[in-house]
Amino acid sequence: MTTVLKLGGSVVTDKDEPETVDERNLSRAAEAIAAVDEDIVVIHGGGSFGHHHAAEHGVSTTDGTHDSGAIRAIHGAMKDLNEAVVGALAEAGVSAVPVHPFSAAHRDSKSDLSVSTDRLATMLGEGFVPVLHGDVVVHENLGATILSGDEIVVALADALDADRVGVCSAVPGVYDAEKTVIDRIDSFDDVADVLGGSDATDVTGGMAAKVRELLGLDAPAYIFDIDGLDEFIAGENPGTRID
Ligand code: IP8
Repeated sequence: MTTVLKLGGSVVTDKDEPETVDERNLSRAAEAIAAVDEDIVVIHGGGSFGHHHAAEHGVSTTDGTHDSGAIRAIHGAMKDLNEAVVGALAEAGVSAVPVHPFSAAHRDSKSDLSVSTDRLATMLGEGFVPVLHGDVVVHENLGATILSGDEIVVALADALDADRVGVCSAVPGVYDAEKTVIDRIDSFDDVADVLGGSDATDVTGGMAAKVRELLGLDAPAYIFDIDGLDEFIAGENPGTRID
């Protein structure tokens, strides 16, 4: 059984304070993950670490840079956050090891993403918990662009044949028009009205883009907040299930 779990940047950092870890949420998440006794890959977002450096240098998932200083700044901030996440997991007794996508992933000229998943499978086989993060990655013809944690989730869920996918975010699930969490989504059409339409442009990685991508996975995916994490880890169905 393999689980892919994303800890959103808004969960593990204080989004209003530059480069500040949300220690309370992070240790809660680490304690929850420590209860997992099967294969799990953890991915975390950028929160108040990566995003402001990316914005400052005008780099996004589609706008690239050839400025190596910009790459070092964005990647350096994400490495700092990764060290904090890996450290908290280690303290909770998890065999966590860092994996930096800048050195393990790239996009080709068609913007298709490649991630070295063999190395992750080997890590899992050896009992480690790889901890990846949103990052900057080299991108053929564009220099380097941002790779979001959500994109990593999608790439790894299929490549590692995950059984369950969890996205721990700032909200308890996908809301309907009355702000009630929707239990289950199995088609985008069912939620297009509340999420803004199936062809809405969503460059910021909002909920519509998340749901669309998670619907495309073989494994069931759950969107929940930190209060739902223990339930997810216990194999229950917190938040919104996306099939
Ligand atoms: O928070 C973005 O990852 P995300 C990472 O998962 C950077 O979108 C470097 C901004």
